[in-house]
Amino acid sequence: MPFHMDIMMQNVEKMRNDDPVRFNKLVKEGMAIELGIISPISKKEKNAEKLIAEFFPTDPKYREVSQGVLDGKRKIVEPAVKALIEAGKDPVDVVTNALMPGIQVQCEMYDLGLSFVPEILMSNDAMQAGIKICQEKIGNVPSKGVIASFVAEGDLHDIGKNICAAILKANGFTVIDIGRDVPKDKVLEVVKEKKVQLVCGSTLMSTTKPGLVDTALLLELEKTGVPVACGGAAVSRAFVDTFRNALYTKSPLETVHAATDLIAGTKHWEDFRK
Ligand code: B12
Repeated sequence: MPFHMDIMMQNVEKMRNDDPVRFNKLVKEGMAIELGIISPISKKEKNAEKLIAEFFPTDPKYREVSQGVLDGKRKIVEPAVKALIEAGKDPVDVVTNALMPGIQVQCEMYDLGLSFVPEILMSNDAMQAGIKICQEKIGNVPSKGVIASFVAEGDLHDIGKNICAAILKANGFTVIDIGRDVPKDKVLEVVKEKKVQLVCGSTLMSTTKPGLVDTALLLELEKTGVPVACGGAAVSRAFVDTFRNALYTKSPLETVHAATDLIAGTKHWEDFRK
């Protein structure tokens, strides 16, 4: 087995050198992350300063929020987000371009061994406090449809799912959060009880990907008519195209567009395969 892995890694290295366009395409679609082969060279070159330069916004007021999230400082984030909202900034823009960069840098640093679990949790807490203020601003708008959101069984990574749910809510959908580490039967139960129109499922680990397959197939077998929009770092279009009743949406905003079409009935999950 290690022998085969060596050959695979050699081929991947060859592809990176000979065909960088194809290699970058695989990285973008999550394939390289899935295989655990994101460039070790680029990892070595990264540090907090470079990550901040890569992810942080240039606007100083937005930057203050990102830095507050990175530092895990709810007391900085809350007033800074309030000030942006009071200045008339779009709450979705604040989530995407002020709050998210902070958690992105923290997560990259964790991955490099430059930060640890407590820092992740504090940054998440600070980000959630900011998201809450943005959601309060949006208030109660007529619902565009009911979406249930979950993380696959065995997986505890829910930061991305929560961001995705916040952006769907901000765009007028009612989102039922089923939580993380969710078995397929629980998803089915919620779909039936709450008249759910679309399920959003995510996973960040290769080992828990089957949970998405099983859930999509169970919802089809039970004739719910509800597909699963799948996302998260371990999920790629190539993977989702291998099973029925599911579609791949790369980003929360792509999910908003897909949800609008699916719930309006102008598109079916199969249309996302073309
Ligand atoms: C934070 C983190 C943790 C935190 C999770 C805290 C939490 N409440 O979520 C903690 C420390 C608890 C943790 C634990 C573990 N982790 Co971890 N973790 C990460 C880390 C650093 C960041 C993930 C993250 O939150 N990113 C930030 C968010 C915003 O990004 P995101 O989730 O990708 O979401 C974006 C998109 O993917 C998308 N998206 C996300 N969800 C959805 C859903 C839909 C529907 C859509 C459309 C889009 C979408 O939109 C988001 C915004 O752009 C990653 C490495 C990395 N850099 O990605 C490892 C990583 C995911 N962890 C990993 C592992 C192995 C583990 C552990 C097993 C470690 C261990 N040995 O204990 C445990 C797992 C425990 C379990 N059973 O789940 C591996 C998974 C490897 C793999 N491919 O299988 C990774 C990739 C690290 C690595 N390089 O090895 N982890």
